[in-house]
Amino acid sequence: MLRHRLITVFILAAIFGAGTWWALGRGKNQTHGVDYAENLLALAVESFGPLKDRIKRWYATPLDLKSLKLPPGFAIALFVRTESPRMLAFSPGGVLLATSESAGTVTALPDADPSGQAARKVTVLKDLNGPHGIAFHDGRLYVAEVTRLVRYNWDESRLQATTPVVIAELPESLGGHMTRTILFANHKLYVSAGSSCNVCMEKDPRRAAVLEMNEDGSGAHLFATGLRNAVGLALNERSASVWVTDNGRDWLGDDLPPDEIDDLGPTGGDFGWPFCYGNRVPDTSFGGTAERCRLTVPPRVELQAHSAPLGLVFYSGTMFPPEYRGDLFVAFHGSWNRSVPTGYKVVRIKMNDLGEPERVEDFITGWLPPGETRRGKWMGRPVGLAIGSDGSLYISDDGSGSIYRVTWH
Ligand SMILES: [Ca+2]
Repeated sequence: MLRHRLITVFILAAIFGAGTWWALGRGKNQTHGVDYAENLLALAVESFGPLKDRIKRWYATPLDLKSLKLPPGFAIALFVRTESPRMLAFSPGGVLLATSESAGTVTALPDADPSGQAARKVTVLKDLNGPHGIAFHDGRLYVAEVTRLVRYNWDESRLQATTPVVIAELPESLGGHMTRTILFANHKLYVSAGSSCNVCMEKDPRRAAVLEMNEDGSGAHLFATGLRNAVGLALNERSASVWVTDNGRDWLGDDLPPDEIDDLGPTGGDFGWPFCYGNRVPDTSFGGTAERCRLTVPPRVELQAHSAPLGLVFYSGTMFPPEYRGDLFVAFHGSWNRSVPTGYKVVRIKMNDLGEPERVEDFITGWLPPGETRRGKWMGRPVGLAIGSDGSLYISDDGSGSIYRVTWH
């Protein structure tokens, strides 16, 4: 075990060195007065996130569900332990599937009783390149790998995905932010790809953007730009538009810039990055101006900087109390670029009857032990959210390798 760890550290050091060398070459081509040293460090750390997380897991706090705090009446239980689960989707027959970027797999987690715990783990797909986004649509399975979006025929009785067809090519993986997230909404297919850097001008305009395409992958075009890393996509049925989480840039201090919840609206638009952040605030370190920022779309909700909001879902179930109907849940993966850690929780954004956000409140906390000031001493990192057919809330956690089920009674 020790030998295995030492080998991993050696590999990490080699990759970090190579990444720094590569990023230095890349920096020469950049302009606009960016602080290259800062960019470089952020790039290196973010680029090698999966290995970094593996290192961190050695000294993370062991998972203890009793330490998690929820509002009165709510309970959280372990649905399954599985390697680094990311995004979640339910099959037409109600079976939960999870992607694992680092394992390269898609796993089905049937719970036939239902007992609230997965009866078994069925590997549906393996040896994929960073599978992240997942969706079912018209009975077929869609999985977004780093550079391609693949459609499969789905056999519900055997939990098998067959006959892969690549329906869209996606941007290359260089520079980190490799997750690709997908959403079917309004008879279109939306695909998000994060930036290749902390702050820079992208060579490939499909990075730091959300693409809109037809459901068969044809007719792809830029829908929303200036989204540094919109990892979560969800349809707000009241506004009939796609809402996203957007992870703000690093190295502007502990409390800047805010992470964002953005409404892409009927026509998308420019959401600011790298020239503006928050409510049309110019990022002067990258040459942003008030004139330019006036043309950008401000966020609907500003969140604590470095929360790393990933998955989001509007509560469409009926299990939770009526006041939760239509509210937005957001999973905070948690900070790395902050002197005192933040995030590592799930928040509820109270929405009014018009589908507009009113306030942000904690829903589940405790994955970061109270008062913990050391980076990496989390016991879990929430990522993906999904609502079960009975109205329970499923949460993936790629830090501890868990999927939880939240119920109310
Ligand atoms: Ca923005």
